[in-house]
Amino acid sequence: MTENTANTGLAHIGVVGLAVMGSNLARNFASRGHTVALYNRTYEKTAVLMHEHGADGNFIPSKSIEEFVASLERPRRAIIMVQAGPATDAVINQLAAAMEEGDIIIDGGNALYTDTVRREREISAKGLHFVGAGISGGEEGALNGPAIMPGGTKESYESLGPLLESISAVVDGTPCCTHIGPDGAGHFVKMVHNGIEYADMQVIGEAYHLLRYAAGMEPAEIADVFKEWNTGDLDSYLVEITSEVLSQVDAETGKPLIDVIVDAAGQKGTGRWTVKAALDLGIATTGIGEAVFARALSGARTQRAATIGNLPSGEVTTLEAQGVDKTQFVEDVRRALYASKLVAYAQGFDEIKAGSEEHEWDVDPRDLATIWRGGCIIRAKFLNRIKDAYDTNPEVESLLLDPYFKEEIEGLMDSWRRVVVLATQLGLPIPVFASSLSYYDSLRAERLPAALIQGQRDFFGAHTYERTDKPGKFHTQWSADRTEIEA
Ligand code: NBP
Repeated sequence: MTENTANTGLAHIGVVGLAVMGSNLARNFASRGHTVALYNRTYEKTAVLMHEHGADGNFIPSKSIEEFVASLERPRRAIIMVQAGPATDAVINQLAAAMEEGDIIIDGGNALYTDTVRREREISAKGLHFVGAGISGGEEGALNGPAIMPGGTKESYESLGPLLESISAVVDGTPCCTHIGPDGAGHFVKMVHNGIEYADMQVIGEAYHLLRYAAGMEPAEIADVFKEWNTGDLDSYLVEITSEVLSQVDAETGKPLIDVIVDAAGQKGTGRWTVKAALDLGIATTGIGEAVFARALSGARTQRAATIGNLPSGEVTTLEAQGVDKTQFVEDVRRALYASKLVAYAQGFDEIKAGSEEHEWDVDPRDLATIWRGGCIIRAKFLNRIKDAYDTNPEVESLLLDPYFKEEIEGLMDSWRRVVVLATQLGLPIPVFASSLSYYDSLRAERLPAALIQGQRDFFGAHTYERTDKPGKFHTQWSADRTEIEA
């Protein structure tokens, strides 16, 4: 129990919305010795939770929001875990009407950060605190220790932080929860976390696809490869569960489960939000973007039904025809996966930096690298390296410039290029492997074709251009005598 949760008979924290996430979070709080107030719009979920787990801790169930608010110690702390969007607004308004100055409303759902900015403005005008907290880790994390990314005021974190830190995952003695920054900062970084998750899952998918359809390996064999990879640089939750999924056999058909799952990926929207925000900020999150598009394309089932087997491939080859050694190829794929993953994370952190600057949130990237090491879906050993990189140089222009990552990439480079070329020759899609390599080559290029684009823009729209040899803006009079004037 935390210092600020004395035994008053009142609840230390309350949870509104007792579907899977809310009930697991409530049980997590109770398991750490906190008294937890409970409320759900319809009483049934509250009754089920009390029936199944009421004896596991101290719960105070309520049938009305007023009763719920009255059961909380002050400053009242209520976490909303209901459907994002209008349902969240409805609950916020009910809570705000019943609460008093200094109380804290926390939205633990997957809210769009711009909604959180708006809600914080509206709620703080009433003298209450509003905390948009990103919570990652799914059902299991909510119950046993998620990664938590709370925004809002520093003052609200003083009261709320110890409670949240008591239920979060812990890595090397450090809770996977810290104050991220004002208003929408917490939900913004949670959104980018999910965007990175999309890219990470896609690069793992591309690696699997190559081992399966270029190297001709069976799912069980590939499961072993991922298991082995999980002992090295790629050690992560996503690689671990990939091995589990690939080794699963379908009870009904006896086939590998992967072969009976329809290859159309779903999405709930946070990846798309990450890309939209990146577009607005002007940040090239190509890995996340390609991952979102890859899911969209996989789900375009009518279009695919018309195109599968119906579009020319040109001459495609095989590993054998290219004389490629299979063992070397598997290692090349591992390295291409690692390099593409590095690029995706570097891009995600670029977006967080840009978002933080735009909104004056002062987000510390080291905090994210620290709290994402446990509880959340992208938890990975590799995040320690990202933290080290920002410790060495908090202002580093790109994570790829960090000496450790630079050296790593140097060792991955040849394999990465080989895999992209081979996959192209084999006619296998690798959108994130390939776009990440192009992004990398763009970053290191001395000259980009943007000079030509500026010339074209000036030609058709008199948009002007800058010169390499002197300051100022210039325009060539294309439709007249083509002399240049200073704009
Ligand atoms: P759902 O997103 O399925 O929402 C169901 C809950 O919302 C129920 O308690 C329901 O009450 C309540 N609710 C609705 Br719907 N409309 C309401 C309204 N107008 N007023 C009051 N309550 C209303 O639950 P979940 O899957 O547990 O997720 C909760 C939040 O956590 C979501 O924002 C989600 O995006 C986020 N999240 C989920 C995961 C995950 O892995 N599932 C992970 C991270 C974050 P009722 O019982 O009366 O219908």
